[in-house]
Amino acid sequence: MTPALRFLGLEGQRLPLIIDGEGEHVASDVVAKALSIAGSLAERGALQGERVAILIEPGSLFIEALFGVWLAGGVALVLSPLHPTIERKYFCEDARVKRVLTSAAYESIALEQAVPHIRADLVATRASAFRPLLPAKDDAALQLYTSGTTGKPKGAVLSHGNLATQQELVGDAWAVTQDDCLVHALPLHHMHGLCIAALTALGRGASVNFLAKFSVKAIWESFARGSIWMAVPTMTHKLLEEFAASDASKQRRFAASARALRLCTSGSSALPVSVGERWADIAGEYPLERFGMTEIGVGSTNPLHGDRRPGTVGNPLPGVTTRIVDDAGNDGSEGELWVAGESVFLEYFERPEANDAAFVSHNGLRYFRTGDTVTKDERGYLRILGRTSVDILKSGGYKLSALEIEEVLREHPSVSDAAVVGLRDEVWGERVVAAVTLRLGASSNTDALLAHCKERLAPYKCPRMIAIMNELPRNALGKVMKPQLVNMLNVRTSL
Ligand code: MCA
Ligand code: AMP
Repeated sequence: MTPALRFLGLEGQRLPLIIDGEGEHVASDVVAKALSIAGSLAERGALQGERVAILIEPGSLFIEALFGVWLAGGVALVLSPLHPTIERKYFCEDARVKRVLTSAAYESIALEQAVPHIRADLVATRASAFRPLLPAKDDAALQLYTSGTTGKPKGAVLSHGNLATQQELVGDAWAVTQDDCLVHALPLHHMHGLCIAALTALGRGASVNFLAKFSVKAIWESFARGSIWMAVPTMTHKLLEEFAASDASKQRRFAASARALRLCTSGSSALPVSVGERWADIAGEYPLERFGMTEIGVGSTNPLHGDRRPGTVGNPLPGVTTRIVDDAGNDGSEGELWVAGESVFLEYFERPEANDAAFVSHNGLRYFRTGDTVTKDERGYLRILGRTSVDILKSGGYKLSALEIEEVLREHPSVSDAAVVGLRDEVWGERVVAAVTLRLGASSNTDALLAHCKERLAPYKCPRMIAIMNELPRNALGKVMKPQLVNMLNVRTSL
C-alpha cells in the first residue's frame, strides 16, 4: 500500500499525528488539510508527474503539503532554507519546478526562487470537494538531490512503490506502531529525516514530534514524551556533550527519559563504537545502527531484539538482495556493496550516463552500485569500510561531493586550482578542508574564499579550513594525490 493510501486510511481518526510548535494536530485534520492542498494544486487537472517544490518548516503543514502534492498526482521536491538561493534555483531549474508550496515563515525566501509560490497555509479549497488521485506503484513520488562523483547534485527519483516498500520493511524491522511517538530533529530535505524517520512513523499512524531545529537541550527534554529517537552520529556526540555538561539532577532526569525510549537508531555515517557505548551507559541500550542511502532507503539493520554488533550495520532487510563485488567483478568477502530490491530508486532524473554507471543487471536482477566498500562477518552482518571514491565525503551525516566544492572554488577569479578532502573528525565524521593554488599575480585570503563558498553552497558543504598552497601534490599524470594531501593538511591543522 502506498504511503498516500495509508495516509488516507487515517481520515476520520482523532489520534494525535503531528506535534509541532503550534501544538498537537489530529490525523483527521492533517488529512483534511492535505486534501485541500491537493484540491488546490489539481484545480486544472491532475499534475501528472509535475515536480512541486516544498519550502516549509518541519511540522504539520509540511506533511500536509507533502501528501497534498502526492494526492494531486505530483512529485515532491523538498527545498531547505539551509541552501543559498543559487542552490535552490539550481534544484528548481533542474527539476523544472513550476510551483513552490511555502509557509508564512519561509515566504520571503520562496520569493527568491523565480518560481510562483503558493502559501500552503492559506489554501482554502474544501477537502470534501476533491477526489484524491491515488498514485500507482511505479509513479514517481519524490526527487531528492544527492551529491555524486560527477559535478552537480543529481535528482534521485523514488517511486510510490519504493516508499511503500520502505515503510513496510522498516516499520516491521523496528516494530513501529500507532502507540509510538518519534522525536524528530533531522532535516527534511534528505532520505533520513523525510522517509526513514517521518514516513516510517506516519505509515504506522505513530505520532511525530517535530522539533523546530536541532537543539540538544530541547531534544533531551522531549525524550520524556517520546518512544523513538533517530539520529546521525554527530547528534549523538552533541547530546553526550550536553549531558556531560549538565548537573547531577539534570543528568538523572535526562537518563531516565532516555531509558524510557524504546528505540534509538543511528545512521547516515559510521557511529564510533566509543560514542555508541557512552550512549548505552546512559540510555541503557546500544543504538540500533543501520545502513541507508538516498537511492535505497534503509538497506540493512542491526536487530531490534537480539545481538546488535557495534561497528556493523547488521543484515540486509528482508527483500533486499546484496552482492559484495571485488575489483575483478567477482563476488567476494570484501568489495563494493551492490543492492537490488523493490526499494531501489527508479533513476537519476535526466542523467542517462549516471544511470548507466549506477545500475548493473546480474542474474535477472537490477543492482544499484552503492559506492560503499563493505565486508561481511560469519553471521552476515555488514561492516562499512569506506567509500570507493575519495571524492565523496560525509560530514555531520551529509553526503558531500569534493568535486562540487572544488568547482565552486575554481569559479573564484583568484583561484587557479582547488582540491577538497575530508579530514577525520571525532564530532563530524569528516571535516571538509580545501587546498587551493592562486593564479599568477592574484592575491586573496581564506576569508574571501570562504565568503565566496558561503554565497554558493549550503553551510554544511563549506570548507572548515582553506589552505593556500604554492602547489598541490600531483602524480606523474598531473592528478592530485588526495591521500598525500590529507597527510599534508593533517600536519598543518595539528600545528
Ligand atoms: C556545522 N558546523 C560544522 C559542520 N556543520 N563544522 C564542521 N563540519 C560540519 N559539517 C559548525 C558550524 O559552523 C557552527 O560553528 C557549529 O558547527 C554549529 O552549526 P549548526 O549549523 O548550528 O550545526 P547543528 O545545527 O549543530 O548541526 C549539526 C547537525 C546537522 C544537527 C548534526 O549537521 C544535521 O542536521 N545533520 C544531519 C544530516 C542528515 O540528515 N543526513 C542524512 C542524509 P560555530 O559554532 O563556530 O559557528 S540521508 C543518508 O545519509 C542515508 C539515507 C542514511 O543512511 O540515513
Ligand atoms: P546519502 O547519499 O546522503 O544518502 O548517504 C548514503 C551514504 O551514507 C552511504 O552510501 C554510506 O556511505 C553512508 N552511511 C549510511 N549509513 C551508514 C552507517 N550506519 N555507517 C556508515 N556509513 C553509513
